[in-house]
Amino acid sequence: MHGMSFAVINPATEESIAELDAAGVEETDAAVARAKAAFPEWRSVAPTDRARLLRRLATLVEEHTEELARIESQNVGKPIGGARAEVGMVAQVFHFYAGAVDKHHGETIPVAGGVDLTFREPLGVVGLIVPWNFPLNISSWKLGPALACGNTVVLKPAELTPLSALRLAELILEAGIPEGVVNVVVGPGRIVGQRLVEHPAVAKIGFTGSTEVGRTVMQGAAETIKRVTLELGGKSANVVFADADLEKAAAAAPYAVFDNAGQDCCARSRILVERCAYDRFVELLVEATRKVKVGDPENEATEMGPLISAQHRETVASFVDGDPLFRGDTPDGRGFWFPCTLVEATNDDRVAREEVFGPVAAVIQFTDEDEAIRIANDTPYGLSGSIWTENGARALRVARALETGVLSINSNSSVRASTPFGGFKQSGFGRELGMHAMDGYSEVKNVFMAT
Ligand code: TXE
Repeated sequence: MHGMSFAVINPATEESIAELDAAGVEETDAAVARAKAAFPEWRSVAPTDRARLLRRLATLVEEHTEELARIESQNVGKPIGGARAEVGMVAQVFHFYAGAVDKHHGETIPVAGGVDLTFREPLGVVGLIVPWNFPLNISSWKLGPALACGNTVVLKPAELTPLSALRLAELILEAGIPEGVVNVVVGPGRIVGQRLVEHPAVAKIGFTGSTEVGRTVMQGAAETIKRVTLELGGKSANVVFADADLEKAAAAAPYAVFDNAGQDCCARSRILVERCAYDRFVELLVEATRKVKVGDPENEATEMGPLISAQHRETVASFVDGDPLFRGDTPDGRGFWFPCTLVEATNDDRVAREEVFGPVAAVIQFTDEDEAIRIANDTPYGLSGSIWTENGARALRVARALETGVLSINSNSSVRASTPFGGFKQSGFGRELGMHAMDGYSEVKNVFMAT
């Protein structure tokens, strides 16, 4: 693989925007060696200094919002407005973990015959494997806690979307974080990613991607008993009860699945609607979906861009046959466009069972609360979801019953810098964001001293 170059494509124009050399095993090993060499110094940086470096990085990200947003928009096809908001979150994440550095600490435990202390120790070198849908965001979710805990890092962005991680690596150095602490390796998952998974000097893999590759990562990690955090696929439910504010629920529902052109692990791609409100809700939903502005990501008004690649578009298309409830428009000309699509389905249909990862929503009816819960949970996944109802007790009752890691009530919102994010069931395990992520990038050490 070493020396082979590849083109990075803008999915809205199908044009090449960069040529990069793909790394292979040798470059991956060299990056791990650099991270290993940098570890003793980085773990010993005083907590307040480590916090200051992370805060400086957060500020640099803020100052480079426009540049980073343009890179992300061109490489992923994201509408520029949304890309800016994502960069805003990246800065918030680094601010949050700057503050977390000295707030994640051990305890003293009462024992007989001495003093018992726990310490939070960094793991060492961690391998961070990131997908193409939110390249910069997901990188920051892993880098923040990894660095705050004192680990050094090899970061592998997805082959299709390496540009923002490369620019971030420059800002990391500019912030004053020592060389070798963060190393970015661009190359194929089955070579660079797999090498990180197998490498004996890598202590942990933080992975986001498909459930299928997540399974391979988990298997590979078993050999060296590596720690793993897996953020995998989703098939989340947007549960709309008849007692909801239907206008509000219908206005929000398209953005819960068509944001990022549906290429979102949190996409609420199964819209479950109570039968007695079904016709009215579907009417409102179709109207709201019709209003989603699909087109040039550089246009400030655009809400949905193209899919990531031609190959991915083929996969998405394979989920739609027959007459959908609604099919939107797409721009003419080049770009991997796919229309916003609403399909009537039962929960047994393929479109309701598999992660489409495109702008296709399955609309499914239910008769009562018990059936809503049963259908919502009838999936191997368990990442996110929404519940729409004006009945507070019902909202919490259903929230407790759903097998999913992240839920919102009367909202689409899934992620914030300070709150835990992660899956149940085959959506993975371990938590990102918030203080919970710090547990995934540290070990607890117990020390007893006889007195
Ligand atoms: O993901 P992959 P892909 C789902 C979604 C999408 C499908 C395929 O349904 O259509 O997966 O996307 C690296 N060892 N999701 O192919 O392959 C790879 O280089 C180690 C859902 O992009 O899982 C990339 O950096 N690493 C998901 C990362 O893993 C390997 C987000 C993810 O790639 C590897 C993305 C290997 N053997 C895709 N093979 C979500 N739900 O957020 C690949 N990689």
